[in-house]
Amino acid sequence: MTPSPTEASERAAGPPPALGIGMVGYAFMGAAHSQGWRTAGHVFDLPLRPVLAAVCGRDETSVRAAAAKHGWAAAETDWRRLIARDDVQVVDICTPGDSHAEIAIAALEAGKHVLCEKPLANSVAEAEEMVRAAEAGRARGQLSMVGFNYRRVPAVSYARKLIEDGRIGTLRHVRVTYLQDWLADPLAPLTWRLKRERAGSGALGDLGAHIVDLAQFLTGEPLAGVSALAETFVRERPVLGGPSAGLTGAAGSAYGPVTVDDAAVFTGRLASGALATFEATRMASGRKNALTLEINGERGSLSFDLERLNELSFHDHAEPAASAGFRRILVTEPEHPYLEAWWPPGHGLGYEHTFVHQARDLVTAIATGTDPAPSFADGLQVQRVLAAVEESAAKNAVYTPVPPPSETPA
Ligand code: SOE
Repeated sequence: MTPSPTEASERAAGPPPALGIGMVGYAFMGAAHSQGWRTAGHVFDLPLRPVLAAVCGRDETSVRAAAAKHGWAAAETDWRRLIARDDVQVVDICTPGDSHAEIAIAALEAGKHVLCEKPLANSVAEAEEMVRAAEAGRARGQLSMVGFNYRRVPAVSYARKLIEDGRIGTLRHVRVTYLQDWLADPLAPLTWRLKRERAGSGALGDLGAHIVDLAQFLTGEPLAGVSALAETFVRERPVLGGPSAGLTGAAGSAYGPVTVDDAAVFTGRLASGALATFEATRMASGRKNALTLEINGERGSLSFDLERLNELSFHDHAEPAASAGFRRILVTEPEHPYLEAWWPPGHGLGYEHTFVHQARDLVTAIATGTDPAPSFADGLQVQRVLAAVEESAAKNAVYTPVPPPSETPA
């Protein structure tokens, strides 16, 4: 049967050009990113086709198994070989924070685009180096992005639009918490996330980075200063692979020091003068992944809970008091961010879809030569807030200014 003009043009067009992805790291974030790269081209009409070219990890047996499980065509055990591959145009960094700067800078210098998991780095100094490398790469047409994936929950993106459209008016308060409980058990082992030299900080960098980024993304304003308290409640934990320690810490058990915070609570002032409160902890027993936010403005309020991520609550202060109240917006309409590509209204999305949206947005940015967000400079701004939080906490909550966003750091 003769194909229609449309079918003929589509066949003539063929699949979009390939965009080779190389990923370093294959644990939780590696699995989440792999799913995003695999799925994005099957849901969105992308101008480039992500190809899972190679995944890298130190242990050859494990990384080969990860490649087979997550759909990567090849496995590497040295990230330097991965970033040198001709079939890799994008390097996706899903490793602990102590390797972000080295890998990202080398990948940019090797001519690659870079996606780097959050937090961008383990220090402001490293983040500044990464911004300089990103600026230099940009001049060569290379793009870079940091993986604050919660911006890409449709309800969060839609909240940003409502705020930009003035629907809640002048901002007064931002209230963000990120509560988990996987460290509530004092016998939870001493993993890399509990060691400063690997993770940079504890709940602050792991969870606090997300809520600082969200506060700045949603309001469009940087934090100008913070007052903070932080605590390490469990100062020693069983060493992974050490002699098994019974509940009594029986003789012969090996314990090691926890060198990061278990929890950080802090207040902040945004550039406009609006006030903000933040809580980040991995000790809130019963809270599994409870990222909640509420933004109060002169004309109304918005609130969101990651554990109900298809919903956004909106209060319009202009409503007559008798009938006023927060109303639930089910963020599943085709008019909502990203939703036109998914299911009919009411068929919700999940955590994993934020990584599909992240892949879609980076591929689109690369194809159109536009700067993806959040940028490494956005990641540096978060790093500066985290450093001010740690400085304030060390001085028992003395108000500590945050340097304003600057151009490429000197
Ligand atoms: C911490 O447990 C963690 O895995 C974070 O590192 C991620 O960024 C967050 O999305 C889920 O929780």
